[in-house]
Amino acid sequence: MLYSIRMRSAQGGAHEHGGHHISGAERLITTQDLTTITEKLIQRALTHEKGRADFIRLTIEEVKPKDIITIPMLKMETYTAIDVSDGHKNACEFLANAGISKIAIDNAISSLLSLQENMRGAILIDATTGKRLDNTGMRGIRVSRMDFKDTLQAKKHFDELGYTDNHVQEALVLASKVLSAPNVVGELCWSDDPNYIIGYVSANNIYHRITKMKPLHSNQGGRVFFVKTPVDITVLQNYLERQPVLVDINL
Ligand code: WAQ
Ligand code: MG
Ligand code: MG
Ligand code: MG
Repeated sequence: MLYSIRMRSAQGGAHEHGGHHISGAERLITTQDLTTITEKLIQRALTHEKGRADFIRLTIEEVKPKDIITIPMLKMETYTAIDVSDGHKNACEFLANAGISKIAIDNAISSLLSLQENMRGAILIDATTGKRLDNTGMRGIRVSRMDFKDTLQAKKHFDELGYTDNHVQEALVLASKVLSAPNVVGELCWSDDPNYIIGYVSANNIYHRITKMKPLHSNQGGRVFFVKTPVDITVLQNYLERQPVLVDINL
């Protein structure tokens, strides 16, 4: 049996009461792992580089095996950027190569650069018109219920490659699920964690890791998902938030 475990944490009270988002996490794990992972996620919220959370919400729910789908992991390619502007320039090219319009790309970048507060979820943008499609405001759409199919195998795989940091592994799982959604054709992301300047674009089945997407010590970060219309936003949102997905690194 698997459990969906989700954590979100904030400082200054709960998100819905004006608290600042500190960090979140979502996993799909076995009963045996439940207590150790829960402890890790609480530690993450209490010792995060953005500050100590004073609100932590944990949700643990059983997931029915018959509801779970398995998908392949995106292939990773790294672009070593000279500086942030070179990183952004290449991010734009990777997105344009997936048929995303210039206005959509420009709107995505400027939306992330104009955020005054950290969102805990992502913005959906129409890949053609560049208009925002979701109505979740400063909350955003939080992708959940996903994990590696075999956590130990994935950890070993990434350790061998030297990618020991949580950020890259969690981002690959998320990006693989997001791009697997029928109407999603691309994603743009960089972290809100002040010391983490690596970001990515996923498009055309590739996770383009880009080594400089923001200045060091900046706490501005976020995610944009590019969506081909026409789309039923309720169906898409339901897939992103609720469909249990396991990512198989061997596929
Ligand atoms: N669903 C939707 N949006 C999310 C989610 C989620 N599950 N998790 C995070 N976000 C959004 C939210 O707006 C956060 O503020 C923002 O993304 C950044 O989240 O080395 O770690 O978890 O290859 O800080 C990318 C590069 C790391 C990794 C990204 O983002 C690599 C990262 P963070
Ligand atoms: Mg994260
Ligand atoms: Mg897709
Ligand atoms: Mg973060």
